[in-house]
Amino acid sequence: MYTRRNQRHLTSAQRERFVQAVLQLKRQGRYDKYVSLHSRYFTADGQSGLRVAHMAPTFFPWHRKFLLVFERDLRLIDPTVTIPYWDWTADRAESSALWDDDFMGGNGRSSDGQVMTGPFAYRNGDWPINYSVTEEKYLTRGIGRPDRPIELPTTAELEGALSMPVYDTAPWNSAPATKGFRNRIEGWTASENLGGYLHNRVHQWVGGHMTGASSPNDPVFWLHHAFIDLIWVRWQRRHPSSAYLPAKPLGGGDAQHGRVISAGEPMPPFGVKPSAVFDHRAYYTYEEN
Ligand SMILES: [Cu+2]
Repeated sequence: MYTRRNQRHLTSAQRERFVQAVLQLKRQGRYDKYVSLHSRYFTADGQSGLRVAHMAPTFFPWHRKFLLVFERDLRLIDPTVTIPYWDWTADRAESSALWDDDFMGGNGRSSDGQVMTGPFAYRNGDWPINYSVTEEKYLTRGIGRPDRPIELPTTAELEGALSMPVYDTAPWNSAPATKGFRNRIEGWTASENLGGYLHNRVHQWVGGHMTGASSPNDPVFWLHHAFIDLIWVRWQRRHPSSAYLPAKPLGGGDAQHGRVISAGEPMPPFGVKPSAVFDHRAYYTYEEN
């Protein structure tokens, strides 16, 4: 049992230890498997087959397990390290200490998006991009999406999602017809102006590698998804009589049969059922502030 903390409250020593553990995993050649794994399970609505990581009810439990496996690797390197979370309703600007040179490093430069400062800048030698959907060998960002500026989701927008009592609904995908908390938070197709589009808007706001299937190339991915995980915790706390849906496997006549996972079916590649990770307190707690 360990504690995940808000990144804004980490000491400089804690920031350093997180960065060093991530760099060590990269040096050992064990970081990029997380990038490729996330890409491999990035099946979209329009594709055939099972969706687990995205555009499906398992968005929350799949990423919870994904973070747990990554965090276990970090903690084998340094047992004091946990994944910090980035509350983007509070730390909303490029001037946030999140982006300082001793932590995530700064924005990409305007010419090619290349991150030039911090531990994950290509020119500092520790962070080559080895597996990506794009060609660049260097980490890229475009904070605020300069060509079509956007803002991070607000407290009010998050509150709107947390107040939704139903976890997910048919057709269990990213279409606007899918009502419920999961699709509202995951946020693919909802209009940017309607208060939806939360998790995905954060990927868009950071820009560069964070916008695609190989988004774990940017270590801020883990901090963003730790907050997404905490949001799930908050929703569970607020709606104790609401449960993960679908509860049972979808019937053979359902158009989504074989495409989404119910509470008791195993999630590839982990072989873990969503129900096995419903209660995060079996593994860690959040220090909320
Ligand atoms: Cu994400």
